[in-house]
Amino acid sequence: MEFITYEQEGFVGVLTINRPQALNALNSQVLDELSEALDNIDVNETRALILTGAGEKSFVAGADIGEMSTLTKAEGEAFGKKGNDVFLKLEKLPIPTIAAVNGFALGGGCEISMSCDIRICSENAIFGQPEVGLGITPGFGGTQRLARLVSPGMAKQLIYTARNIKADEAYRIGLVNAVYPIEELMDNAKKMADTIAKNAPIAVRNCKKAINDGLQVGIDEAVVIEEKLFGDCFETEDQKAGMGNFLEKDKEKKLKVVPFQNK
Ligand code: CO8
Repeated sequence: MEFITYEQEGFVGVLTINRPQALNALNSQVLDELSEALDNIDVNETRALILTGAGEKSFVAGADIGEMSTLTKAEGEAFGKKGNDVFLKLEKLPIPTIAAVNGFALGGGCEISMSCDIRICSENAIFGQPEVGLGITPGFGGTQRLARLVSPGMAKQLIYTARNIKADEAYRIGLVNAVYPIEELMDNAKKMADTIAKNAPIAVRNCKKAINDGLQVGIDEAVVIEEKLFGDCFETEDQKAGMGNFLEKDKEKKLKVVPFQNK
């Protein structure tokens, strides 16, 4: 692949968008490669994924404006669908995903970070949905995910004004969970990913599915989703070992790490 690199470190995968000459902007090729890279992740061997951008200036500076500039209405819609399909694939990846936002996260860059489960960023990160200044709407899920993540009022303000915000404001409105000096960002992303990877993989996946699926429906349906995924954890080796350790007063009270069990 030309624009995507993937490294596996134990149970943690690190996927890097690597197109620094365009501040890691998303053109069709980057989206295609990203889709393929997501398909290639061995979710039986990988318990958490970190998504980042190459370099220290930009996470992703948006969709490629040059490529979009000549699109017709139909082509624009198709490009939006292309991005949405890839971002949905990322959002629905069964394992937890952490966006390590290392600089500009504008337009499609903010949108791809919002398709991850968790966002942390560097102090130089800048978030924004500048699309209305370019004569378009956010088209890779920004109108939907920003409103769900922060609040409809805050999302509308950011999208209507096209104002970029710095890391501290992104933290204040809950768009990111933590802010680090750039040189500490990846270490902290890896630390979080390792902490996740130490926990029972089936339980962690089921938590992700319960939260994601439950948010799409009313509370009555949502608790049923939770009940099923909760029940699904029983009789797994992790459940037996995790509870057994507690009952046996195992000093470490740590889960015995077992390979992911296919159901
Ligand atoms: N697309 C294409 N090229 C880009 C992009 C981009 N989004 N961002 C930066 N680049 C390129 C620049 O053209 C430049 O290339 P070159 O060196 O060949 O001239 C190179 O990256 C470096 O950029 P700058 O020289 O501009 O660097 P600065 O440090 O001066 O500025 C900024 C950095 C502020 C990030 C600036 O580059 C910028 O404003 N970029 C555009 C940000 C933006 O508006 N992003 C949103 C795009 S729209 C979008 O993402 C919509 C998503 C949904 C699409 C749905 C389609 C239907």
